[in-house]
Amino acid sequence: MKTLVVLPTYNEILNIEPMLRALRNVVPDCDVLVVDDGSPDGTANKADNLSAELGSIHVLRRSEKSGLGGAYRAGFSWGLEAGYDHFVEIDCDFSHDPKALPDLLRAAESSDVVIGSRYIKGGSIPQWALSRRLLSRGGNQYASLMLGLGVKDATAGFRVYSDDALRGIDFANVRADGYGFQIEMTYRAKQAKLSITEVPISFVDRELGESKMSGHIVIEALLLVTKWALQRPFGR
Ligand SMILES: Nc1nc2c(ncn2[C@@H]2O[C@H](COP(=O)(O)OP(=O)(O)O)[C@@H](O)[C@H]2O)c(=O)[nH]1
Ligand SMILES: [Mg+2]
Repeated sequence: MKTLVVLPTYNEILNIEPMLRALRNVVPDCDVLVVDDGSPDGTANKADNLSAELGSIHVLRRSEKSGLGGAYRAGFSWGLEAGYDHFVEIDCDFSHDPKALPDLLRAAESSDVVIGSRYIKGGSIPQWALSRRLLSRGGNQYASLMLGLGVKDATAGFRVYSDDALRGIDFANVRADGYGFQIEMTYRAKQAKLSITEVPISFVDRELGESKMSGHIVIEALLLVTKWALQRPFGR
């Protein structure tokens, strides 16, 4: 496998170095593409400086903050062009434990799409209060039911895609950002009849830096799921 870890960043100056070092230790054979949206805190420069020491780290600089979905679309295009055959999605805040990545990559040997899932046996979100858990779980059940996803954690952002999966999904035409982006990718994977495997992960809150996601992406996701469900061809 020739694997590219796509790491979207916006103001992750406190996390970028530990994250790149962790990835280098855990998956030394994987290349990394940092997709930075012009972070004013210098995240991209820090990543560039580390690339000399750590090797195989590329930095894609975009001029302004334009959402997680856009960052992944740009990263996937770059990686396909460069000839990678597997693509990892992971947040740069240690909510996704890089140590779980080998498990996901192993599953990717026999599945087009692998999702690090909080809502299958063995998965967990130890720090979340019941209210937040119910909101996330409920949103996932709604999306799964409305779109026939057959997936327990469609909003999860710790994933592996094969190159063929990305082409089958036609990712460049995915419109949504935030959680909606993950759901839309899953829905398109399902429609393209790709195999999807969920692997249990533990999702923890970030310790350093601040969340970049705002409340409106939850609403965006709910509206999009409802819209897609209404447009969905019967039985698909
Ligand atoms: N390039 C880029 N990265 C982003 C953007 N928004 C969030 N991120 C990154 O996406 C990952 C997840 O974002 P985060 O703020 O932790 O979202 P949360 O976990 O849902 O609160 C982190 O690595 C962020 O730095 C964006 O607009 N552009
Ligand atoms: Mg986060």
